Amino acid sequence: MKNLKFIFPLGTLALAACSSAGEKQLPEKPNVLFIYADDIGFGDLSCNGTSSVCTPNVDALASEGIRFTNAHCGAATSTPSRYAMLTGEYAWRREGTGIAAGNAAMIITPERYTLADMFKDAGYQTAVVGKWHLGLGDKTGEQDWNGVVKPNPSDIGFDYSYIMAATADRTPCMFMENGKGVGLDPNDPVYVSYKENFPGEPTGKDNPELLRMHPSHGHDQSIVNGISRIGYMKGGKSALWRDEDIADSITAHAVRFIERSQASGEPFFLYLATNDIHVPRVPHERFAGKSGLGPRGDALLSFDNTVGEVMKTLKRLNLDDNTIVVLSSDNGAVIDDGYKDQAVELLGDHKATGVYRGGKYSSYEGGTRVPCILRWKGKVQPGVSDNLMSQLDWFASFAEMCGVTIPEGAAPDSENQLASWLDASTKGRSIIVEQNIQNNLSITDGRWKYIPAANGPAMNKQTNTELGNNPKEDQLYDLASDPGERNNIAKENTELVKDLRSKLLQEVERGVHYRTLKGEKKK
Ligand code: NG6
Ligand code: CA
Repeated sequence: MKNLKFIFPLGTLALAACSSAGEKQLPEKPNVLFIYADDIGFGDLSCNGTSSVCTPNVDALASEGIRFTNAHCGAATSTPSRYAMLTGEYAWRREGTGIAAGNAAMIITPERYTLADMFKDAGYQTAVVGKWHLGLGDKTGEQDWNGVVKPNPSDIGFDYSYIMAATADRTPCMFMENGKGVGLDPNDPVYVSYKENFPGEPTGKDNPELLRMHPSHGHDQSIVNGISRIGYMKGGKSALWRDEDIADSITAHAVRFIERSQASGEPFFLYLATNDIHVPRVPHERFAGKSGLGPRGDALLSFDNTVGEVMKTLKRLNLDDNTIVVLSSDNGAVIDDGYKDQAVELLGDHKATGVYRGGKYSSYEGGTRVPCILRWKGKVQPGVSDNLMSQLDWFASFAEMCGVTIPEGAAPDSENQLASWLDASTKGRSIIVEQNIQNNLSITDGRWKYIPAANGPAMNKQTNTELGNNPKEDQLYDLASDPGERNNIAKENTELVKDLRSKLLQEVERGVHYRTLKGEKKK
């Protein structure tokens, strides 16, 4: 869309936003709020076209900001996406960045320079509230969950953290505030294991009669709140979360952080990572049954409510014009992700990935092409951008805005795309590398999509997702005429395939990497 324009010339912005030296009196340092959803697909929000579910608060953001239609997260699952976003480095470059267990050690180690460090260097107060899923502590499985687990987000640039260690479907099922379990009773210590159960503790596998929500696959270990999880835990009863309250707890802590920052007069960077709409989907009673799509749709309403609550807070505190709000998701949509929650049965004709093929876990566009909105009221002209955009670029782009120089070697895959984030009439990225659950890589230039032949199953049979793996054939799609990647035109377009393949190889070779193009470990 070429009719969009940034209201102020960018040069002025870069200067004025950080030094007040510009002619226009722009805020010195706008607050930056990331609302990072879990597993929300491109088609899950009404601003992206669905009529089967209504997300009015997100829609308001979209109508007041730029809605991106070709924005990608770093990978088709959570941990690598979050790793990539916070480090500005593709996760496939590093071993050990796959879906993290609940007792994984910190994946981003303290010596790394992160997006949060960058905001701190710019004078911001920084926080992460919500789903973490990047490991805690320095040794997998050896954390003392009753003490302060270190390292934690405060060691990679976050002044404040209120997080779920991993996911709602993984133990430990309690919030951690600045590294410490919230609400723990010293007389009832908590223990976590991913190796074996604690004697006498019930599990979903052995005690299905205790469950109120049954797994469809996996998720049959420790039972918390009548829901069996991945991993074992024991004790810590007073600290266990009630699934229905997770979203409200996250929202309330986000709101409190915003209030505290406002009172301090410092600008803030808040990474608000929702648990919605990840499994187990157990939204608060006030949303249960409201969407008509079952818990998955109800969780979307809960997500939308969180968006509404934080926006209300910004308005109440007069921070509305002075806060850049970015909304996106950590990977594409999945319908049955391990619990019998009727998501499949009640889906109707809802298309959670929009027109895109695959979904969470996949090399197809449904894996990483996610909802993305940027709103900066009064500064960024509302509209729609079809530019090719990557979450990895938030790092270098906001560094540019804040006038921070990223240390050499940090954020190697992050491009300064500030102009394109703030003005849809500029060009966006030239290429993006996409990563699926098998760590197989593909590449798009926005129009063409090349998926090299690579080992791996065609389907995730458990979730019923097409993964895009084809050991025998290269795949090439013209996303302009075939956004659903149905018509493989690789054979007829050998030159294009050659070109994209060499670009992908170049990208892989450009930095550290431990896997080959095919996802295999390098010899
Ligand atoms: C998978 C889980 C799935 C989900 C996913 C991580 C099974 C069978 N499936 O291994 O339920 O937890 O990991 O999701 O255990 S993510 O959005 O955090 O990447
Ligand atoms: Ca996710």
